[in-house]
Amino acid sequence: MKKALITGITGQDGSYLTELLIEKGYEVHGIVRRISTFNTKRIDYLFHSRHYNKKFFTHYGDLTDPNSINRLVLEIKPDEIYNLAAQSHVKVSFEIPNYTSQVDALGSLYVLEAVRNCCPECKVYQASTSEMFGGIKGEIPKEGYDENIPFHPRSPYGVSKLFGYWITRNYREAYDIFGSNGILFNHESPRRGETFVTRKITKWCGDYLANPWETPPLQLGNLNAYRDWGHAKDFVRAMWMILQAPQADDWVVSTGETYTVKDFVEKCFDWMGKEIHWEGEGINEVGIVDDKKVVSVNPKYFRPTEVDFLLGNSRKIREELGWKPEYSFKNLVEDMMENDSKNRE
Ligand code: NAP
Ligand code: F7E
Repeated sequence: MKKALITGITGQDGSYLTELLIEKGYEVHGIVRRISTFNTKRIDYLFHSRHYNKKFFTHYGDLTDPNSINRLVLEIKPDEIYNLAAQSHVKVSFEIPNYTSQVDALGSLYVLEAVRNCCPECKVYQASTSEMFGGIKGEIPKEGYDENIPFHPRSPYGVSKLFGYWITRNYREAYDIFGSNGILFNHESPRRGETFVTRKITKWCGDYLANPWETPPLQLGNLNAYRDWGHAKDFVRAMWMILQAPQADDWVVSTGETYTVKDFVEKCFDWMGKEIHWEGEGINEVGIVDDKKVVSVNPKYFRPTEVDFLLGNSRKIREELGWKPEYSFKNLVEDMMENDSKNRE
């Protein structure tokens, strides 16, 4: 039985990846960090399911504590490590840049060092990101970002992840470690953290459906940012495929379609059978439904430097590994809206 170790198992991707690997017959170990409240709600049901019993184990550890990573790699001796743990919020990374770099940059080094010292045959998946490209207007490649486009990160998060990307390549070249980067574009789901824009919108819609006249307007930041949004279930499948490739490499994973934040809001209103129209410009722009203001702009959600436009070109993983997404943009919105409107009607 293959053994996998997942850092960030309590996050959106960690929870879906655990399900996928257990279905594939793996024994799955996950690192959980100690905090003062429960942080295992996305994986709690696995502890109680007979199906997952004896195939699923969690251990305390922290990516800022190299001793804990070393000890766990030495004890578990995994065949594959998925390094998903991160301070993953871009806006927050401007507020806590030091901590973000410790987890997202140095944390990836600690994982690789543990592998080099304790089990050099273990394969490592590094959770790299489209945020490394920067998406600056005027620098956008016509066919989307692929593995050959130069990086230009625009946040402490993006810069820290770029370290993770390069140190993974370096350990591959220097020590022949099977370390691969998945350069994943945005992926969402009903399990997405509630402060990322898609989930913030669908959660608000759940409240609005329950009580349209009393729900205060949804406050957002940049309504015109473009993102290539996919479904997390499709993207964790890509992570597994990346570690089954004949050789370690770097892979862009994306849907190849891009939409604005406004488009996402409009699709959610479509799902609710309502039409939203927009009035005003810039910070005065508002979304109106049934003559009522439902969306407004709050500059507190702007970032000091923004990633304006992201569109991925994932031709390589599609052609070489046969990956393709099953969820469309519409299916993604439906899945999230169905979840957030449950028990609220
Ligand atoms: P997420 O929901 O924010 O989950 C992050 C995970 O990292 C959580 O389990 C979190 O634990 C854990 N973590 C944070 N700090 C830690 C520390 N110091 N030590 C140990 N664990 C720690 O993120 P996600 O959306 O699943 O993303 C997974 C990975 O892919 C991240 O590395 C992210 O940066 C990257 N990525 C995400 C996307 C996307 O669109 N989702 C795209 C590209 C790349 P708690 O539960 O205790 O907070
Ligand atoms: O923002 C704009 C915001 O925070 C998307 C992480 O998983 O994907 C994610 O990073 C866009 C940005 O995700 C609000 O300015 C408008 O342009 O949902 P987000 P992100 O920054 O793209 C990448 C690939 C990762 O790797 C990251 O880990 O939406 N936006 N209004 C807003 N964003 C938020 N959060 N909140 C708003 O109110």
